[in-house]
Parts: sequence; C-alpha cells; structure tokens
Amino acid sequence: MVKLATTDIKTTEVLDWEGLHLFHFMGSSCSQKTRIAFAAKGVEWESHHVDIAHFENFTEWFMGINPRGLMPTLVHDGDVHIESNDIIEYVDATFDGPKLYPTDPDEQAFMQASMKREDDLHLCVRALTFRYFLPVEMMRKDDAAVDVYEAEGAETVGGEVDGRKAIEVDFWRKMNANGGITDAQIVDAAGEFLKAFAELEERLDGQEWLLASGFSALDIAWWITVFRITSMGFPTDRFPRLLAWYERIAAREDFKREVANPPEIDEISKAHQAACADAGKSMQDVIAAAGL
Ligand SMILES: N[C@@H](CCC(=O)N[C@@H](CS)C(=O)NCC(=O)O)C(=O)O
Repeated sequence: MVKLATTDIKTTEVLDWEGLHLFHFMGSSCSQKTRIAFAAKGVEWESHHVDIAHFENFTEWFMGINPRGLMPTLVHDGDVHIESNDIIEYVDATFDGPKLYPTDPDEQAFMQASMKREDDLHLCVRALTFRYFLPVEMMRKDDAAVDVYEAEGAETVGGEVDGRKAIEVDFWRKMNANGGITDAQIVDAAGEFLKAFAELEERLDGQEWLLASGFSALDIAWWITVFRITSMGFPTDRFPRLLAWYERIAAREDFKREVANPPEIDEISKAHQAACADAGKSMQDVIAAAGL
C-alpha cells in the first residue's frame, strides 16, 4: 500500500487532520472506483472535490499532499495514502463493513496480480479517454500547466525517489506535440484491452464474479475500466460473459450514481463521438483499420 512518508508531504497542515478525507474528481475513473468502494463499505468520508479539468491537481497545495498530482488521494487521521487500489485495500482493512478483499490465500494472490494488471493499464484507459470522451481542446493540458506540474511537489513517494511524475509529464507533452492522442496510441491501448478482456472472459467461465467467493473490490476496479472504454465504443460485446457481468453491475444504483456525468457533458461527449464516426475515426474504425 502506498502511504506517504512525512518527508514527501509539503502541505503539512493535513498532518493534523482527523477523520477520512477523500480528494477526488467527479469524472476521474480512479476516483469513481474509490467512491463506489467506500459506499459498499459504508464508511463516512469528507469530500474534497479537485477539478482536474482546471488543473487544480497541479497547484502547490495539492502537489504538497500528492507528489504525483493524481486523483484520488486519501487523508486519514493525518496519514496520506495514494493510488486508488491501495486506498480501497487500506479502507477495507481499516474499517468494519462488508469485506471487499478475500481471505483465501489463492484468491488473495490472484487479486493482487489482477489489481496490478488493471492499474498498469491506466495510461491505456487515459489514451482512449483523451481521444474519445471530449474534443481535444477540452482535454489537453497546455504546456504552461505541465511546467507548473513538473516544478511542484516532492520528488519522493514513501521516502523513495519516484519516477511516476516523469511518466505523466511525458504523456501530456507528447499529447501536446502530437495535437492529441494518435491512432497508434489508440491501436496499442485497444490491443492491450482485447488481451485483458479475453483473460477476464475466461475468469468468468462458470462464476458470477471475478473471484469465486463473491463480489469484491476486483469487480469494482475492473468494472470502472470496462465501463469507461465501453461507453466510448470499445467492442466489449466480443466477450459475452464479460458483457453480461458488465451489464448486471451497470444496473446497480450505487455504480450508476458515481459514473454519471452532468447532462451537458454527456451531450458534448456524444456529439464528439458522432463527429469522430462521421470522419471514419470512431474507436471501432481505428481498431478495424489496424486489423484488430
Ligand atoms: N494509478 C493511479 C492513477 C491515478 C490517475 O492517473 N488518476 C487520474 C484521474 S483517473 C488523474 O489524476 N489524472 C490527472 C490529470 O488528468 O491531470 C491510481 O490508481 O490512483
């Protein structure tokens, strides 16, 4: 689990905070995951909404509590935890309520590996999102904002020199240099998800949830990814068991509530996807042109 060392934290006022504080952004998939998990757990938390569309995560204050500048971030009784899957695991272990992590050692090992697989694909989710969710001019981080991001925050996470921010900076700068997310990035990301979804499809053979023992944080984490990319046109229907699992969960109010967009954003998003399709560049068009 990724807990910050005191030396990583430049915004020291949070060291005195009591209770459970979640820094999150409405439309961030990783934030959605944690909010769904917290509701499933039944924990009370104080909300700190950070508007990443207006670079509020790049400010000195926020970078002072998360040197990676990413959502979500948890402050619990003065300790700072980052990384969505780790935050869920920490809250599951710390609070009463329905268990979201398994007790069986084989399931624990599988879950750890599968949560890492899901997290490792985050930049692929991001590539698809930044191309297909909204027009590039609404999504891009201009170079001046990236300069601020690069300059702020500690260089360490958990007391160790951290390379994550450099990966993020590279993503944003490449996106600016290329005028958006390229077809090649879409093909790479979609190819990764075709492989990952085939694994999930196999996992769901003969069982209702990703763990045989029942609903868990693994279903929450993967569902958010499946939701995000399916809603932008990824061909999840190539995987019938995964699609059925996805639709069953999609009908739940606790999931629907956390992934709902404001109607005006939904409208722009739909119009953007329609414009991509009109130009012969929908996600499915780009994938098909690459023979996937
Ligand atoms: N591995 C991290 C990924 C966190 C992440 O990349 N969060 C996105 C939102 S889903 C973010 O904060 N992006 C920053 C930005 O768009 O400026 C986690 O699971 O928490």
